[in-house]
Amino acid sequence: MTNHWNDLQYADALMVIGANPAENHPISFRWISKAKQKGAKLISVDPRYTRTSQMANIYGQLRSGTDIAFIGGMIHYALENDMYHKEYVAAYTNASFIVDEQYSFEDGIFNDYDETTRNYDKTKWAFKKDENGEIVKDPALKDPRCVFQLMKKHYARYDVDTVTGVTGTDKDTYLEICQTFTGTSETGKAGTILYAMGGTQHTVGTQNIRAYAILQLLLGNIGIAGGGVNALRGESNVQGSTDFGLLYHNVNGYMEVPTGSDQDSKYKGFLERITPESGYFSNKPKFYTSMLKAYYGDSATKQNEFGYHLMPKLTPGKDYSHMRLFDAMYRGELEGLIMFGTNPVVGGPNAGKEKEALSNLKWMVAVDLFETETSAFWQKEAGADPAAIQTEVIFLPACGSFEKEGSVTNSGRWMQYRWQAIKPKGESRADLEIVHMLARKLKGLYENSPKQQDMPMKALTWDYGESDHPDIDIVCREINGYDMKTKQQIKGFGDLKDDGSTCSGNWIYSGFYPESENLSKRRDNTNEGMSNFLNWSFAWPANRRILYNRASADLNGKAWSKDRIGIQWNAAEKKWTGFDVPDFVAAKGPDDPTFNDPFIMMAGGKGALFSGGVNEGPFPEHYEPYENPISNAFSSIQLNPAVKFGEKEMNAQGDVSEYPIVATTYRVSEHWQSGAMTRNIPWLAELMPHMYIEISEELAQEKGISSKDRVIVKTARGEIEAFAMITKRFKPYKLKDKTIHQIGMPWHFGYKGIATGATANRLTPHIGDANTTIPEYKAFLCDVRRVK
Ligand SMILES: Nc1nc2c(c(=O)[nH]1)N[C@H]1C(S)=C(S)[C@@H](COP(=O)(O)OP(=O)(O)OC[C@H]3O[C@@H](n4cnc5c(=O)[nH]c(N)nc54)[C@H](O)[C@@H]3O)O[C@H]1N2
Ligand SMILES: Nc1nc2c(c(=O)[nH]1)N[C@H]1C(S)=C(S)[C@@H](COP(=O)(O)OP(=O)(O)OC[C@H]3O[C@@H](n4cnc5c(=O)[nH]c(N)nc54)[C@H](O)[C@@H]3O)O[C@H]1N2
Ligand SMILES: [Mo]
Repeated sequence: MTNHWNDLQYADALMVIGANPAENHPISFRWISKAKQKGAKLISVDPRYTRTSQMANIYGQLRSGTDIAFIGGMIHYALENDMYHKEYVAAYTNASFIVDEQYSFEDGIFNDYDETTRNYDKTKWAFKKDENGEIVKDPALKDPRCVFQLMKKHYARYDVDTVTGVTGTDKDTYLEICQTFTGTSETGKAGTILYAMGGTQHTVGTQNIRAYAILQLLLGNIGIAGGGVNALRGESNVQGSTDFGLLYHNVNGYMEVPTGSDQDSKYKGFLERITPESGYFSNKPKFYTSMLKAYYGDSATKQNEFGYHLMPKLTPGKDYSHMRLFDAMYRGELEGLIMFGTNPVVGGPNAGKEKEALSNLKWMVAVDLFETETSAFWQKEAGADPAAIQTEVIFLPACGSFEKEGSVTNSGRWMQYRWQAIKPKGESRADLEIVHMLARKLKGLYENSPKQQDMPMKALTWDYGESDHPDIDIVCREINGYDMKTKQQIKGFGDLKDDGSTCSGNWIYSGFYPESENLSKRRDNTNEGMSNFLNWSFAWPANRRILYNRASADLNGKAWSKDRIGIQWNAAEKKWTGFDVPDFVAAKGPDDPTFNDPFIMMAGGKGALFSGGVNEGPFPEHYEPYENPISNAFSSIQLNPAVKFGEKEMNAQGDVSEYPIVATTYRVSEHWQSGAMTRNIPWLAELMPHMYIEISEELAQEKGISSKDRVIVKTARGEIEAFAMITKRFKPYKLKDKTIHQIGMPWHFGYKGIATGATANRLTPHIGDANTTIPEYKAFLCDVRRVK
């Protein structure tokens, strides 16, 4: 989230697109309802009429996989009808930047595309520079080569008729949504966008979110209370785990993982590659070196490049995402797998094939609360022949969240400490204990090894105590960072050095544990203003509650609205004051040339309407999902040209002639994820006991299906049997001259636990987004028939 949960109450309009918070983030509804009570308009955009839609003032239906068309049309509407925040756009975004001559766009393809590798040369999406290396600008936004004009041209094709012909949204409703939401462009008004997996789980997932961000920048909605682009995150600590390098291409604090390329062969070359010339990330060497000091301690010296060579390196261009790991497993390239709390035989894309892949492992360790479909994949009840499977499976019982202590970071970036409530049951252990014991054991085994390849394990500092239970306080202090000599805790990432004199496990968290107090344990609920609760927990970075909050004030540093004060320039005191921690050097006054640069992480300090950082192009463009019912109305390019294909056998593709119905998957309130926990709890199992599909009245009639009939859903990957639930929540789409049906289903079921049912992921494709490789769980093709 750019903002945070409590802040939702300050919105004048809330557009929930690709999320269903009433069911999946129910506590958020306290704040959404508060906003509504104050007169805010709630908009729900979803293929299915959800409980969020039921609470909404306006519900817009869209076919799964068409968010870019939907938002592209809103961008077009805002520009055509002068419903954008002119001052904000001109001053705080890169609208005025002149784009280099090389940039072009024609029939769905941007410049410098390589068809064989399915890659663009992103360096060719650059801004024009003058002889001093400064970006050339046109503050009047008139130059045909400025970002604003290029964007206008790009989205001119997204007129209402073309858009609604693709999304299937009712035209009047669409216009009502456009009008209501772009109304927040008025100075002093705020609109927020809430999204989750309905936006991301697509081959164009990243560009869906980019589209939301562009719209919000145009409306002047970023950086202000009640505004922002707000990702409603999933598992309780998914924010924390991505902050700590969970994703394969990131280390802690969203920095790059080194590769085996020539450029990266030396720490210096690597740092040169990853450090931008301007913006806050020009400090990256300080953050990186401090992280290496946290990893390797005294073994990290200037002479040995701070232990850089001890880090594992990626093969350049290789994707190590969930799907690509399962591809490798399927080909027999992986020997072993350790899984902490994951159940891919239910939750993974094309789960039938992923299950097959597991049997190619020599060994597998599952650390979980329950024996799941995954750790039991080799059993007879899983449909397997145990004698034929050679994988040795080891199960380690983990204890649940209430049985251990540590912090979790919520969607609003608040790091909140949790204390242990009860002692662990049986032999179960906290994940951290399991990792700690494993690390200590491995270090012991390598202790006397002279081999070079064992150095990373030997050099690793692991001084979290001698017992099986690590000292979490030491871990916390190291994450914050300290001076290596004096062992004094550092006050924030501004104090980190690139000479090896400081350590910090994760720069974005430094400052949460200065001196003696762990700020994630703070529980002072005094509201100093705008419900930012600055003394409750710690929000990264630097306890900042709303990112880019410089943009909450106008070009003179005065709040755009007295009802929405974030921070303001106080001329008398010569500093920024208000209800938040400035996302800006607090002493920078109007004389400073960067006074009006709110986006400190971005080149030039401006919000990116045009971005060279995304794999499929500087502006989001609509492409159809991998499996789609119509040809692309916007170009002759059907699938996102930057999407990569994995192992072919893992991913059969269905055609509309055989599979004419669009399908999607989603969650229900009563179950959690792959269901391991909730299908083992009697009362939840009873509330939602069976696997079912939702199907419209029209399609049910066409197929001769009645409520509670058993039906078979079939895709190119497999088929499942479920109950039919006939509902008004889905309606057929009228796409120009075609009628298209869509069905939907929960993905929580498997054969283990009390409530059992068919696994939706037997149906889903094994393909994903061109930037993140998140699977396309939300849009694919199927056929449905009644069980005879
Ligand atoms: N009760 C409960 N709560 C949960 C979870 C749970 O399992 N159970 N899981 C947690 C986790 S890990 C996560 S990530 C979050 C996920 O939270 P959400 O993203 O809200 O979860 P979903 O229900 O998968 O998807 C949201 C909506 O996206 C819609 N949708 C489908 N296709 C499209 C599309 O193309 N465009 C748009 N705009 N919408 C589309 C679906 O109809 C659905 O209503 O929930 C968290 N909260
Ligand atoms: N079709 C379809 N598939 C999807 C999605 C979708 O929308 N549609 N959503 C995707 C999303 S957003 C997500 S996040 C993934 C989730 O996919 P997974 O992470 O594979 O599924 P979970 O059920 O969350 O798995 C959590 C496991 O952790 C165990 N567990 C709980 N607490 C602890 C603990 O403290 N320690 C340990 N070691 N184990 C614990 C639980 O018992 C459970 O077995 O699924 C994805 N799959
Ligand atoms: Mo998730």
